[in-house]
Amino acid sequence: MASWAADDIHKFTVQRIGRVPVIKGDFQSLPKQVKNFITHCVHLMAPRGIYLADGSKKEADEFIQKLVEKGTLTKLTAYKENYLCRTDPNDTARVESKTFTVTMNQYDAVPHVKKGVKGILGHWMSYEEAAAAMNQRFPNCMTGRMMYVIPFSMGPVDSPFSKIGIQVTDSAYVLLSMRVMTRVSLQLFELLHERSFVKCIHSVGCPRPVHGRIKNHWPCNPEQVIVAHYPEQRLIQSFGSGYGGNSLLGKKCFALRIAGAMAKDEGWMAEHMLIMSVTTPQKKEFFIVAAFPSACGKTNMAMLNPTLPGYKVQCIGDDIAWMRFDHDGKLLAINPENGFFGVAPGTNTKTNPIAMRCFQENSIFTNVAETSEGKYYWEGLEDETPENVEIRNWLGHVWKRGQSKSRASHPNSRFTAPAKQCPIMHPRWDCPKGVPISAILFGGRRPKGVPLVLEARSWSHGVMLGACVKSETTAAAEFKGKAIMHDPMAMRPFLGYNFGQYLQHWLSLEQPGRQMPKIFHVNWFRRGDDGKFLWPGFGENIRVVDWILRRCENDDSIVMESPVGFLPRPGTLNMDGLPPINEAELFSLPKQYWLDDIKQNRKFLEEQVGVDTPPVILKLLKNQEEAFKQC
Ligand code: GTP
Ligand code: SPV
Ligand code: MN
Repeated sequence: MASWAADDIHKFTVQRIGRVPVIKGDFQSLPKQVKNFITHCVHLMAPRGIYLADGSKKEADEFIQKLVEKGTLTKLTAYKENYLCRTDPNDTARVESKTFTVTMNQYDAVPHVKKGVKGILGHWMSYEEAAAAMNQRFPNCMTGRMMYVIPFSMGPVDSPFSKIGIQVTDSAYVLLSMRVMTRVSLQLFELLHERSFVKCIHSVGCPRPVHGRIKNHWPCNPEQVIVAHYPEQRLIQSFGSGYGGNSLLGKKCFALRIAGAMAKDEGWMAEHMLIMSVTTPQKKEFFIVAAFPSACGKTNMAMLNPTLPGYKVQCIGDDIAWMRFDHDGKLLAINPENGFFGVAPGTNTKTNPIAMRCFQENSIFTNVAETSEGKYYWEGLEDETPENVEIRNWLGHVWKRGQSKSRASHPNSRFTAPAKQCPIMHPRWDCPKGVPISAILFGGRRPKGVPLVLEARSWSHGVMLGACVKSETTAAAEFKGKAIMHDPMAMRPFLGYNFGQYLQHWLSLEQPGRQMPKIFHVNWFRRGDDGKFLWPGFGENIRVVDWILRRCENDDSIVMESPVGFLPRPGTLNMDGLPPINEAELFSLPKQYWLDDIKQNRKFLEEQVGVDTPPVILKLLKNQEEAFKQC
């Protein structure tokens, strides 16, 4: 058991930076650039000790024990090594309004927004403003706390696509989560004699002695939250929050925002996409990626349990894809992550039996409810939880099913589970080379107007469809209510550079000799007039995938033209064994709805992307409008 009482520190340490002892790890042997980074962080944040994490199970066990003793984690006794974490109720999701990109030139970070309009495709800050904001927060912010140094790889360590990061943090919860979500290893330090790394600085912003009360043993500083990205410096600074994408800096900050900027420079793609393998009854394997906004079904689709006989699905990744074309013109994808940080509510043995099997051990559940049997509980588990158990909600209060008006779990409560525990993980999920992609899907939660599936006419038409992705707002960020929001390419919160340039980058990827994947738009969330979903979703989505794969094999007999692209010809979607589905309604294209939608999209692009919008996107939108007017 690691012990950090002041007396012990002297017993164990020989190395120090200034007066700050290195309580674990060999600082002296580190590459110079790493030493410089750590020294900078120590001088800036003044922790009471430095701890070089090695990513081992032993280390994780020690931290778990420590966090259980403190009360940050509670063991869920019904399982082997599963833990519940309740956060401060003011720190439960990403904070998009406090997330910034810092660049020399504003328009490298964000598009030319129309005068008087508030930009929603990223927030820019100048270096001066950022320095002022950081100087208010970071100096001495780790006083009295340990600084953990976490060397991690995004992607398999031996993959030429992978990138290394070092995160410093004063949160042991973050350290435990990073070990699940990324590949943490001391071996990475050795590679850094030759290679560069992304610098990730994180603090919960709660130096000791703490002013005010810490809630749930979860130190944080919600009023002072800031998450700043410096793509030009390959640097991330995050302050005040310990939750998810705000604090696990390998994920959205690095693997999407910083990697996105790298990808543009180097000619590849960093996308908010799941990666899945589908083997057909004819034993042909395809790989597809799908970009859906947060809480719109990526994890579910990545682990889809097919209801059509003879189909097999295997998972490669559930949230992020890094992709590049190889010399033969094939688009290859890797999953840079090592685990799942999945939405808990809604997950059950009917909707996602595979996910349920991922987190029966070695997992952390954040802001879910707990039963008197020592099990997790959330909305969706009603049928799998005996009536007579007592439930404590995510806030730790007694909660009565059918009586309590509030929710049992937070809507953005999550499970953190190692990818290797997924029973359908693809044998090559961590293959350094990546898997070849045949189709790209876009989608969102669209209660009205948008058909179950449609196919883009071309690569550029697909980019236009992606640019027009919208979805109901979700609990994964600070939004309340259910407005429909633009979330182009499912990347609105995760863009690392000017969105117009991002669209241009996508367009420029189409080159002679490349096998461009087909692009589709799907919508599992259309509702009828009674408010109910028109499509059963989940495992039944294999029927849509089946149609998509037949299109990837160029079966032209199953499509028909429409103003929005190719639609399935009636009767070509396999509906065998389903209760009656209102196909006409599921695929209808209400003319006025679409004319309004196109108008909104044009307004969105004009206001939000302005002169940065690639002209071809506007032209394709115009064509779509004309096609609707004529039908
Ligand atoms: P992030 O981790 O935030 O990026 O979310 P995600 O895109 O991985 O979403 P996830 O798969 O976790 O699904 C979010 C919610 O949507 C869960 O409550 C699911 O139960 C629900 N959901 C997923 N797929 C479907 C579907 O096909 N139909 C319906 N009706 N709901 C779905
Ligand atoms: C998302 O919001 O898309 C997530 C959760 O996957 S977080 O890691 O918090 O970004
Ligand atoms: Mn996500």
